Amino acid sequence: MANPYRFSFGPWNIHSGADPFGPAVRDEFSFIEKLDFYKNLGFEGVQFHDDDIVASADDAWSKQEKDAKKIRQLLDERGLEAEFVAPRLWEHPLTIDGAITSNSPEARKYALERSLRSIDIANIVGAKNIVLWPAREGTYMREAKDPVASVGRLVDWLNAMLEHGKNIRILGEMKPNEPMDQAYVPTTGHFLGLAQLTIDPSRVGTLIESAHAILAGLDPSDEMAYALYQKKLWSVHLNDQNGLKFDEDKSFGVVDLRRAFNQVWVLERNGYGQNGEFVGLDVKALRTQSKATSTKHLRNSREIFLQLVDLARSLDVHKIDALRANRDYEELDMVIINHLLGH
Ligand code: XUL
Ligand code: MN
Repeated sequence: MANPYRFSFGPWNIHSGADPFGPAVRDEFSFIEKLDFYKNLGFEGVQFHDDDIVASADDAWSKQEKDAKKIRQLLDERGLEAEFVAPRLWEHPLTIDGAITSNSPEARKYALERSLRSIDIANIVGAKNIVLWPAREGTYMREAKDPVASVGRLVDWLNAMLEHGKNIRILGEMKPNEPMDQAYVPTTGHFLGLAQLTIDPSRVGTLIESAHAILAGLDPSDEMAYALYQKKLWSVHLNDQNGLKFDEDKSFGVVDLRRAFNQVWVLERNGYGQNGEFVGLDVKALRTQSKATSTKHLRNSREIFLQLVDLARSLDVHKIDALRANRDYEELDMVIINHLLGH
C-alpha cells in the first residue's frame, strides 16, 4: 500500500538549544536555511506562529501583509504548504498573565486583535487552519482569576475568530500545565466540549500533541481515538515524553515504542491523513547536538513513524480479534511485543 502520509513541523523545531537553565549552544539556522531542510528531510507542510511569518505582530498591517506575501512566495518556490498559523499570545509584555483570560481589558483586546490578524495572515500564506495553544489561559493559583468568566471569555474568543474568518478552521491544542500551574482547558475533551458552544462547531476541532496528553496522565492514542470518532482530529504533534515532568518534546517513539505504535495504529486504522491532514511533529533536538546534527530528531521521528506504519499494516488483525473475543490479553501482550521486536 502506498504511504499516504504527508509530514509537517514548525521552524521552531530547528533551534539553537537554549533551555530555561542555559543559553543557546549552537548558531540558529536562518529562516531560509530552515525552509530548505523541509523537502530534504521528507516534509512538505510548514507550521507557523504568526510571528514566524511577520517580523513583528505589532507592526502595521501594511508591513505584515508584505511579510506574509514574501513567505507565501518562498513556500510556493519550494513546493511547500502552510499547514497552520498559531497566534503566539504568550510572549508579549501585555500577556504576562494570560491573553484571553487576562484580568486586564487592554491585554484581552490586544490578544483578540492579534488572533484575528493571524487569520488574515493565514489567508495570505494559504493556511486553512488556525491552531490555538492557550498557553497562559490558566492560573498559578486558583484565586488569581474568575474561572467561570474565563471559560466564557475563551468561548467568545472562538466565536470572534469564526466570525472573522469564514473559511478557517480552529484547532485547539490542549496542554494541562506549563507555563501555568493549571490550564483552564487542560485536555482535548474539555476543548471539544467548548467547541459545541460556538456559533459553528463544525469548524472547531483539535490538534493532539502526544506529550501534552501524557502530561495530563492520558494515553495519546485514546485521546486521538476520541477525536477521530468525532471527525475532529485535524492535526497531531507527535513526540514523546518520559513521565510527568516538563514538556520534553522528545523524538516520536524514543521513550515508549509501544505507546507510539498505538498512536500510529489508531491513525492508520481510521484513515488519518486521507482528508489532507498532516502528520505533524513537535520535537526538540537535544541540547547536546552540534549544529550540523541538529535536525536528526526530525529525521528520526519521521522514520520511526513510517516503520511503525509498516508494523501496523503487517499486524494480524484476525489474531487480535480472536484474542479479544477470548479475553486472552496475556497472549495479546506477547503478540504485540513479538511484533514490535520483529518476530
Ligand atoms: C507548546 C506547544 C506549542 C504549540 C504551537 O507546548 O506545543 O509549540 O504546538 O503553538
Ligand atoms: Mn505542540
